[in-house]
Amino acid sequence: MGKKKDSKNLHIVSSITAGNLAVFSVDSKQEIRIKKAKGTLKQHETLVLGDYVEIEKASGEFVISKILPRKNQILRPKIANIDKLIIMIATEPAPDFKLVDLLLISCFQQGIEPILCLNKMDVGEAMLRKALSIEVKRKYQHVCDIVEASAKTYVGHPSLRKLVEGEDGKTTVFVIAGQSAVGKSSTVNALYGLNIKEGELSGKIMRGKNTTTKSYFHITPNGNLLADSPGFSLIDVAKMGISQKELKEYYPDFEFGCKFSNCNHVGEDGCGADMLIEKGQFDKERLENYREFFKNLPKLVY
Ligand SMILES: Nc1nc2c(ncn2[C@@H]2O[C@H](COP(=O)(O)OP(=O)(O)OP(=O)(O)O)[C@@H](O)[C@H]2O)c(=O)[nH]1
Ligand SMILES: [Mg+2]
Ligand SMILES: [Zn+2]
Repeated sequence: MGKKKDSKNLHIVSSITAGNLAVFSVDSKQEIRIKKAKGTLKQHETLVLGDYVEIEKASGEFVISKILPRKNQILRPKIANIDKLIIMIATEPAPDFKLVDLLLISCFQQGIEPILCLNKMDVGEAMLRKALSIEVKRKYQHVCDIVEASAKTYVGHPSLRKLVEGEDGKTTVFVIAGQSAVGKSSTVNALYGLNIKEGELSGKIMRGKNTTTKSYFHITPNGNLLADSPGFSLIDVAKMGISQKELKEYYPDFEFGCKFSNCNHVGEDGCGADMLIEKGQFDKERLENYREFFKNLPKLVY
């Protein structure tokens, strides 16, 4: 057994820019600027947003004294220790449900709670919006919470706010991810973008304007952390370190009543999946994507 974590000294890396580093104190819910002391430079280079660290005062300035192990990590952008991932899709561009499925797998694999947000609910014909809303519920209502929103009309933002601020006391780390142009940045800005006043950042912490060198969390009024992320369109399932047999473990909605409990739902005898699809009780595309991912995975991962 390791030593119990000193929760009073638990800090989360909350801002990394070219010249500055700041951490968020879970105890005092304040952001603290860290001095990049000589000799610790190497240590700082390995730090990513979300890293758990302990700090100490040296010659009147705060420095990092310890970096704690990561519970999970995403690579683009590099963020560690994520509690909840808001997967954003929109009425336009049309949702890439394969990407959603892959992000969901990644969440369940890494112990991250996914939340699905259907954005731009002000765009397009009402009939089409309704149809998409029904489709999204059919696919994912047994997988995660779903919120419908608009960063333009703020429809759904009270619910989103409640989700992001709902956890009293403990600091929860949220990241918004998804394909490009669905409104991730607009949503983060509508929710918290104007919340950050320079004075709150210990006066000195700069959040540079150049997006390539800044990486930071927005801090919600109740002390949760929320990060935006750049859009992307590709995740290679074969690089996720999952074996064929494991894949179904990351589908909490797979309840097909198959004859054999070790059924992989890829056409085995006694598999109940296709029957449920025929009855309209399971989404066909979600199972088809699963079967395609399965085919591309190794039998065993060493
Ligand atoms: N009508 C409408 N437009 C929106 C909404 N959300 C975002 N937009 C617009 O959609 C475009 C893309 O929004 P962004 O917030 O930049 O999207 P993003 O997901 O951050 O995109 P990337 O950073 O490229 O991944 C912008 O022109 C926004 O003004 C919305 O809810 N309704
Ligand atoms: Mg963006
Ligand atoms: Zn089956």
